[in-house]
Amino acid sequence: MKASDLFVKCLENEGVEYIFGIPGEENLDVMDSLLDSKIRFITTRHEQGAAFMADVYGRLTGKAGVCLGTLGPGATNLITGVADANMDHAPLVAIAGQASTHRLHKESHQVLDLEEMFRSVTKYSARLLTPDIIPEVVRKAFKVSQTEKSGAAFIEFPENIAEMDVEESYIPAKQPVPPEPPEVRVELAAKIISDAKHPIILAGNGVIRAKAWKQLHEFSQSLKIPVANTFMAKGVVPFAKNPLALGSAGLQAKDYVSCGFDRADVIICVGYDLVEYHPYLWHPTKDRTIIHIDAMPAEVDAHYEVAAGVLGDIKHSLLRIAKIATPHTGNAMRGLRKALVEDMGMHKENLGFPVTPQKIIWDLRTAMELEDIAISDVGAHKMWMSRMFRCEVPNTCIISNGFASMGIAVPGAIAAKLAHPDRKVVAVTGDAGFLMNSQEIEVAMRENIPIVILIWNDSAYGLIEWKQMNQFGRKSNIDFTNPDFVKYAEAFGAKGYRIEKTEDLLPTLKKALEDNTVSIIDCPVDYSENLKLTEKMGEMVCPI
Ligand SMILES: Cc1ncc(C[n+]2csc(CCOP(=O)(O)OP(=O)(O)O)c2C)c(N)n1
Ligand SMILES: [Mg+2]
Repeated sequence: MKASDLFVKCLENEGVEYIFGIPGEENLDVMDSLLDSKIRFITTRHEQGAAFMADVYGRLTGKAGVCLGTLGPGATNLITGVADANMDHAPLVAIAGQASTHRLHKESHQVLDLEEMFRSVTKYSARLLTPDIIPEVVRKAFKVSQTEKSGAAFIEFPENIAEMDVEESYIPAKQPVPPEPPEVRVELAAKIISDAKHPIILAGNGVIRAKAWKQLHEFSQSLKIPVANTFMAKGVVPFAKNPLALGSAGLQAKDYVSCGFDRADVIICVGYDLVEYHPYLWHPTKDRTIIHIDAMPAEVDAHYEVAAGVLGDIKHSLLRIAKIATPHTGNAMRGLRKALVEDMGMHKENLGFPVTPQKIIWDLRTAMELEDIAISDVGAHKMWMSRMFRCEVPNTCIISNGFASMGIAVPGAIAAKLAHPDRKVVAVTGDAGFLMNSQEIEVAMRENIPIVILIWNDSAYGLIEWKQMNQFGRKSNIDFTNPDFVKYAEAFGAKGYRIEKTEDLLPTLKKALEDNTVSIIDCPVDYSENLKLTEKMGEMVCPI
């Protein structure tokens, strides 16, 4: 069989449904082999878009999303999305074509050492130097990328290898099962929790990757321990149904939830990735007792000294600790939740224009069903979404907070709709992040993938302005102008809406969600709220 045919068969063997990418001259054989496969190729308009699609697909499904580019510039264009998946711990396999092995040793047209280049943004990077190793390399790429902590893998496929003959063979696509936590560690953690005065849980995205949200909710409920989540773990406990939910922790400044960490004597970190939120921000004093419940040993950090590590299947660890630990009263941190809930609702009737961030989020939450998916881009809007967007179901508020790259929302929304065709999907984005990958709207239109894109329009790099004003009291080079987003939408054959008064936002969102095409809403935002939030938090007296 031809090597490229075997390669595609090996991808099928891994259950690959989609490949996102752009064909090139050095992957002609793979592209041709794909014609005889049931794998659907989604031709994108930029390799970065393809990589972000694979990233979000991987994050939502737990199965590696696959993206493909050609050698040289195609591969370098993939890098940002691959790095994003790797640092956000989303399973992804990236594939790039390469020149023939006869010219890799010298200065040669479009040739870069891709295996080397991708090594620093992946868990595994390999070059196919002979066709016989295709089954092993493909299996290893998927196994490594899908195993904790999941992340990216890369395969470089030289064109002369792709056209060689090879014997057909496969390796079964089995994933390792996480081990049971050792009983002594479970008992130690349970004792510390039982003896604690004011325990608090910090839940991270690892809980979602382990699909342990039900066990976390029960753990918090049965032991009556309040739970804060990182941005990427939004929805890990149902906010409305769990009165112990304190909302998201991760604002670089003080927030209500910080008072909970200040008050706590024992901090129970579950599936927590340090990449999201530096321990020094929630544990500056270095004197609290930390319990680490995860599949992997704790990262070393001066502010993260673990008193009891419980390693193994998170679901089992939570169930077993909950069974033997003594419950608390659950009252100590109620005030934090109350303060946050008040903030969430404070602007629900604010008809000031431009629209405040709080009001945009209120209307968005009202328009969307709880199972629908919002994907945030990166900027000031992400801070507001993380803090204020109420999330009841895991994996319904996708936020990149490891690599935190702008430009993820539009391609990410396309992938989310492919992963969950039965749900509505909204890309929530800044005006800058939107234009970084808006070319992918053409893909959504061509492939009939309906999504809503909600642009927070401030004609600026709002988050950077926020930080500059905080630090220096003046802004530096953050303003820009925007195209007419309604006309821009229409140029793609999509629908465009401009919010001209705040009353129009909710009905426009509802209409756009029913449009069954790509709909773009240009919503002017009042970012004077940013500094007001900083001031309010700076002056905050802890409500507990
Ligand atoms: C690819 C990339 N470039 C730069 C940054 C740094 N950065 C973070 S937020 C931001 C501004 C985002 O502006 P916009 O998309 O308009 O969102 P806003 O902050 O205005 O809500 C910048 C430049 C980044 N995170 N990713
Ligand atoms: Mg902006």
